[in-house]
Amino acid sequence: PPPPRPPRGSLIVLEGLDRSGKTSQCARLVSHLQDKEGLPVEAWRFPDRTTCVGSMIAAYLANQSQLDDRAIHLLFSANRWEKRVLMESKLKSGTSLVVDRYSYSGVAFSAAKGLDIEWCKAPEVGLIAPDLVLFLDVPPEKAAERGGYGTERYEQLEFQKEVAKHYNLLRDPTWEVVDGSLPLEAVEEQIRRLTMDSIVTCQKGKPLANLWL
Ligand code: 2DT
Repeated sequence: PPPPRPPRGSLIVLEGLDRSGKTSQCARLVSHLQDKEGLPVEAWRFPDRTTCVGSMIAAYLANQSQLDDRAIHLLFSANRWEKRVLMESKLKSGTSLVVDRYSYSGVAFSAAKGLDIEWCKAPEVGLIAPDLVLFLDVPPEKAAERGGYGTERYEQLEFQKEVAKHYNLLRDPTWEVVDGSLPLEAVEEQIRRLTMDSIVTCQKGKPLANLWL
């Protein structure tokens, strides 16, 4: 008989506006899972700027290149597609992935420019569906107060307000909304608990699914 498969890993996605605390929470969560729980976990992020497509995205975000709104949308999507095979093999071999932004950023940011939401979702169909979406909810005004934005494209209050509207349109009952205005430790605690629940559910045999759910 074939050797038993290891329990699969969980795909955990953190979403939220710029300055909502996603990136710090991802880092803290990954160290906790690795060091305290002894679980196989990797930190991922999108855009993944290390690939060829990723370097085009990086230039666009730094305002070093101009691209048609639909063209850049498809590059962000392609950047997820080029990682799909690796993502699936990691999950199937038992590694959980904590991902800083995914398809929801893809749709929310492009739709905030006025593109049709269904058009924006279409290229995401068939990517691996997250097992857990953690949405760090922080009002745009409050996020803007936190140490200010950088100089990248999209880091402006008016645009972030549009993004927030579109996140709200995408939000569904399976998302776990965490109040990102709470103290960092409280946010961290909730994220840990929800993540452990998801990891256990996946270990027990929850099947992998594809977007768009
Ligand atoms: P970071 O600051 O998190 O590196 O994000 N974005 C991201 C999109 O417009 N579409 C996408 O598909 C993704 C993943 C959000 C860089 C910026 O890129 C935006 C902020």
